[in-house]
Amino acid sequence: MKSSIVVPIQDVTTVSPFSPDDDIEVNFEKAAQAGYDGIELAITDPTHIDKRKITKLLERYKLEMPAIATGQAYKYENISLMKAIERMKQHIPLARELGAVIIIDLIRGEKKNKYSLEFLVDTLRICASFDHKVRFVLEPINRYETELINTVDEALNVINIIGRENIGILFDTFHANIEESSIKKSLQKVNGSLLYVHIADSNRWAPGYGHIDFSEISRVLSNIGYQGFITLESLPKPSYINCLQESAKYIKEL
Ligand code: LER
Ligand code: MN
Repeated sequence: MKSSIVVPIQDVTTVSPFSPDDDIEVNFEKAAQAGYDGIELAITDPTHIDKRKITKLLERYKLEMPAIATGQAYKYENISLMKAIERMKQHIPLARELGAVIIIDLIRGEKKNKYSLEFLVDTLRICASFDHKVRFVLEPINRYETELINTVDEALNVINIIGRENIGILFDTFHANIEESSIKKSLQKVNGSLLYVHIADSNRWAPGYGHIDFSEISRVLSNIGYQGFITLESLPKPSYINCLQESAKYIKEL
């Protein structure tokens, strides 16, 4: 069996004895001297590598390159978002045909870094520009699930920066109960940008089994003229039947 070892060439990884700060040739030489048959090159950005140099060095040290590790791009550049854009684009035909909104929930990622806001704005802008008839909704999600966009204010900031009509907000009562100082006021703030609503009680049980005041929510929704759907997104608690059947009635009554 042939052996190989990870060599990062642009950004640090904890899973290799090599540092990208050292000369690439020195690292290749060390790997060869240690007896490895190959190296798995961890490349963050393939557009910034000297392919000819790599090929030559591999030849010189009689090393193969059985794999390219790409995870550095996620770690250092949040590049997975680009994959998500492609996926979002693939959602568009069905969404357009049925008039469904496309939800930007955890697909946006959960870790925050200095680029996150910029990336979110840029990628959402791209998503929304594919088809102006298809609407995207950004959902504030509580801090225990993501660091990115927990509150209505944060979501409004993003959609205001983008400034397109086909991006709005999904208001989820469960998350709002955790993150907002007042559910009523936050809903009023969203106002015309509200395109979709998720409903669950404070414990994420079916509505009516926690302490969220849904009649107040209902009043605000009607005051701001919300005409869209209210979608149950709750744990199947206290029971499957409560969740499925009672909630249908509950939402209609609201
Ligand atoms: C998605 O709509 C949502 O609310 C998240 O909590 C899912 O984990
Ligand atoms: Mn939700």
